[in-house]
Amino acid sequence: MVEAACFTPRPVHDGRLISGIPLKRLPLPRSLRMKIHIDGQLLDKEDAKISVFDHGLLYGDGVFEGIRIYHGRIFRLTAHLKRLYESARSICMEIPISVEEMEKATLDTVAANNLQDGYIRLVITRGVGSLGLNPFQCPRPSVIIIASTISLYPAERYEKGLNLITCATRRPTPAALSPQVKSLNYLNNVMAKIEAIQAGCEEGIMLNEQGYVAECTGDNVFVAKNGKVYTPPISAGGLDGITRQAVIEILGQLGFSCEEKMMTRHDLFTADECFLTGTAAEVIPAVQLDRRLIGDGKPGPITAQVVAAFRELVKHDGTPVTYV
Ligand code: PXG
Repeated sequence: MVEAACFTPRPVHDGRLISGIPLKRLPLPRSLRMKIHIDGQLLDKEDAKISVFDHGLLYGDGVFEGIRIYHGRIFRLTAHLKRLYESARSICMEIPISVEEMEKATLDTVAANNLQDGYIRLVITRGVGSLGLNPFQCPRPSVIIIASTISLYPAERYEKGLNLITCATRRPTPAALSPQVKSLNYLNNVMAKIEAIQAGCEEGIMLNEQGYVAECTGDNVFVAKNGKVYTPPISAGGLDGITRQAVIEILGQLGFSCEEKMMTRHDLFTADECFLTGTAAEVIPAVQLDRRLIGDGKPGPITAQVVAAFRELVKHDGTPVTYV
């Protein structure tokens, strides 16, 4: 009886114990194991491996996308694929499959994992090459598709709002690397994230070289003041976020004006409301920056309307997955 109970498939992660026995000794039935797409094959998570000579690992040479699945629909899949192929084009990397094939592979991977709500990570690495930067010695980029889940901030922060700091780490100038390339080198953002966490905050504002607000470590930023909404232009150095674009559309539908404006920290300190947008973050209020309260230090009414409208939008706006 005890043994039978041990083999009851449960969606728990490796390392947890069932009846005191490490889970890794109790393999999940094949049908319940996470399936990962690598170069046209769907592999069990344990078998999903790439070479240590892949330049994605050696140099951060590659591109990626993070995409949400809501209610069995992939949110703004076309926009994410467009950005992925543009990132690749910008770094002279030819993705070995067409956009249509990538779309199908993505849908199939989500279906194989039976995910109704979750998060997809598309990763295109430069592929296997020799030691040495030259990407032209890597004959074929690798396509990796992970369909899983993501949770960026604690659930209570969506109710109470995030505390932010301004990171000392600046967004790089586009003269060094365009912020529009979602590359596998996220060290700039990681360094900023470390600063935020070490300061006891969940997220940080990143400035550009001139000191203007660009974005957060993995999110775009909006403020509301006197009933109007503002966000930095993409030229300030942030990523042209897909959630940002969806929120600009939502604001228009809600009847709010949304203006792109160069902003300094002062504009954030003196705003009535602030919120962040991103695929992983979704829409989340921010209530403090550098220990100054934003507005009254509570999520504001415009933010609440945007959050509600975004949650409605994702119910129907998306490419439906056909589950097998
Ligand atoms: N800025 C940056 C630097 C990002 O990486 C966004 C803004 C928001 O863009 P979208 O298109 O997602 O609305 C992003 C994307 C993570 C994580 O693990 C964050 C992102 C993507 C994937 C993972 O924190 N943010």
